Amino acid sequence: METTLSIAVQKSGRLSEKSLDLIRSCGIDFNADSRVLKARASGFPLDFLFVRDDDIPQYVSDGVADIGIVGRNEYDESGMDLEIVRDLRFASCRLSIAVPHGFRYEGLESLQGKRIATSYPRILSGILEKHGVEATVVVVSGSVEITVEVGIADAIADLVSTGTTLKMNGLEEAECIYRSSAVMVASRSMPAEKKAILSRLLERIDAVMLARHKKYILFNLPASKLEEAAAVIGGMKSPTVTPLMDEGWVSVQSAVDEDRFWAVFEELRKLGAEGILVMNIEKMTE
Ligand code: PRT
Ligand code: ZN
Repeated sequence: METTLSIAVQKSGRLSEKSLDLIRSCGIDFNADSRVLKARASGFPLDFLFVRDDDIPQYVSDGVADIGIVGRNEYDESGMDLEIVRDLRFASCRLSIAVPHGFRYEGLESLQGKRIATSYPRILSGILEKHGVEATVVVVSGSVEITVEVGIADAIADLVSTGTTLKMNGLEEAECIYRSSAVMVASRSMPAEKKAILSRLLERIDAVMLARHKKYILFNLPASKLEEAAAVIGGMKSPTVTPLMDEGWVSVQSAVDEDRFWAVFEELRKLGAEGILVMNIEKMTE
């Protein structure tokens, strides 16, 4: 029987779509019918298990799945001992202390003797302990933001992305104590055949992730400005330079980090670059 790698992904929620998108971008096709628990990929030895995110660390730990995509927060909270093989950098959020208006927050010490509601007792307790703060951790599984209003907590520690939920519930974000994003976790005891499949998958994921953060840029430039332009583009070993018919000009192409793209674009314009063409990169290796 052919060896396959099994991956646990969130059935439906904030991680599902991006997890599946990433795998599809790796050229792995599958039928993700939301009603099924399992699916088999075509063209790659991968089996999917669609489950609740909270269960993913446990399933990987128990060998029900070999790998999984889960929020770092859920993994850390689970207390399981798995290997984090990649930080996938999506579904980023932070775990923050939030307090009602009028609560004078001057750092974690301000929580001494208070009741703090959270769905992440293990992570919170670890941080409080590290700072020598003794507080009562009130564990709730959802709607953490209403616990102050209903009188069961003095402050909360909850996940935040935009901050809207806190504001809507009359709370102020006081301090970020922990950062999270989706990670790929893997069992520490995997047979060699499965490890080999995982390596192939990771190589594809790396190519996709690298490409997502880059743009490919192509432009014409007065040859005399080439060195300055290369310095502006930076990062890469060297841009590809092609002479043009017009002797004073060259055509230049290179990958550029997306977050620096506009700065690079403007600098190149100043150097006299013309006919700038920008393209998305689908896959890329270092
Ligand atoms: O059903 P299942 O158990 O699988 O899903 P779930 O409801 O437990 O999880 P889900 O889909 O809500 O979140 C999955 C993962 O997404 C989390 O474990 C985090 O790693 C990550 N993530 C990223 C977030 C957020 N951003 C986020 N904003 N998880 C939750 N939130 C919640 C937060 O708890 C709060 O209620 O969104 C609210 C705050 O959002 P803002 O934008 O108002 O600040
Ligand atoms: Zn969950």
